[in-house]
Amino acid sequence: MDLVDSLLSGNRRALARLITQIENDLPVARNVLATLYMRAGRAHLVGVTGAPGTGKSTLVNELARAFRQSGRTVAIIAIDPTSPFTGGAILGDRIRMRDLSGDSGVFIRSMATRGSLGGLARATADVATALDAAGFDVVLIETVGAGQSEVDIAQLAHTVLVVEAPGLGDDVQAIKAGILEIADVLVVNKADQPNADITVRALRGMLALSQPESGARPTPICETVATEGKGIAELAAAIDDHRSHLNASGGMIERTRARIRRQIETMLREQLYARFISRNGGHAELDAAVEAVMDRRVDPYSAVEEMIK
Ligand SMILES: Nc1nc2c(ncn2[C@@H]2O[C@H](COP(=O)(O)OP(=O)(O)O)[C@@H](O)[C@H]2O)c(=O)[nH]1
Ligand SMILES: [Mg+2]
Repeated sequence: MDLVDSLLSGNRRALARLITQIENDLPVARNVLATLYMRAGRAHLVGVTGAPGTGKSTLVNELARAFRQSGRTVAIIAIDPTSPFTGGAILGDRIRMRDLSGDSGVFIRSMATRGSLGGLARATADVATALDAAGFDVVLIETVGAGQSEVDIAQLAHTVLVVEAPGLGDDVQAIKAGILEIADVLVVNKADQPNADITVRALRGMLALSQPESGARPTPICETVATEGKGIAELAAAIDDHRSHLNASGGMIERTRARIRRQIETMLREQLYARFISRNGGHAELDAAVEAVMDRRVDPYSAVEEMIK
């Protein structure tokens, strides 16, 4: 239990150690998390997603600075499912974030895929719980927009930022991928570049189509130049606004309930399966069922029915 105590009293090395244990899915991490969970629930979890190179890391860095200026502590989780732990992108992020690292009110951690994407989503949720319990006011979670990971983040974060940048006509593609639906705040970064206004107009048009004058809260669009710190204060305000809106509308409770339900359902499914497999002959029984269904001696419905009896 002393890992919990030192973590709660602000020991960063204890926190880093726990995160490594979570990444490696060690049973000891689960015990610690069980205790920490009771202390969590205060932090504002903010997801930042979008295509590579749109400026997410630079934005996250600037946002961290803005939140620090308003007296809040900030944790950053940088997730890159494509690059190995020592990969170039993450090394670049480290260097970029170096100017924040002398500040004890900021904690930065990179995470890479060790196993499945599903495993990464679970590990990220657990790391967010640890950072929340450790007392960070804001947890910024940067992920590369690569499909399912965006949706997983949306389900984890209270507020989701989708970052776009002008150019290459790729906006339409990103929109097609359903990315607009998960955005609570849209960011057009690199507003210093030509055609930024075209990107903003395209996004406005898409929003108008997907949110036709219903009572829904319109998704704000923030223009930023992350490299110059322009528009960051407004973006930070939009993030705070979204949280206030969630609190006032009951959306926060709704999102939290849905997330907890999903978490419990997933764990139940995983553990029931693990329990079945770890039972004497679980694997053999599974193999036998596959063969029986292959030979059409039995249908898959009856096979499963028989197995769970
Ligand atoms: N011109 C311009 N370049 C930017 C801006 N924001 C970020 N960049 C640059 O875009 C590149 C990618 O930024 P990065 O934050 O690593 O993007 P990420 O892959 O989305 O995390 C870097 O060279 C940044 O310096 C911006 O607002 N304007
Ligand atoms: Mg990045």
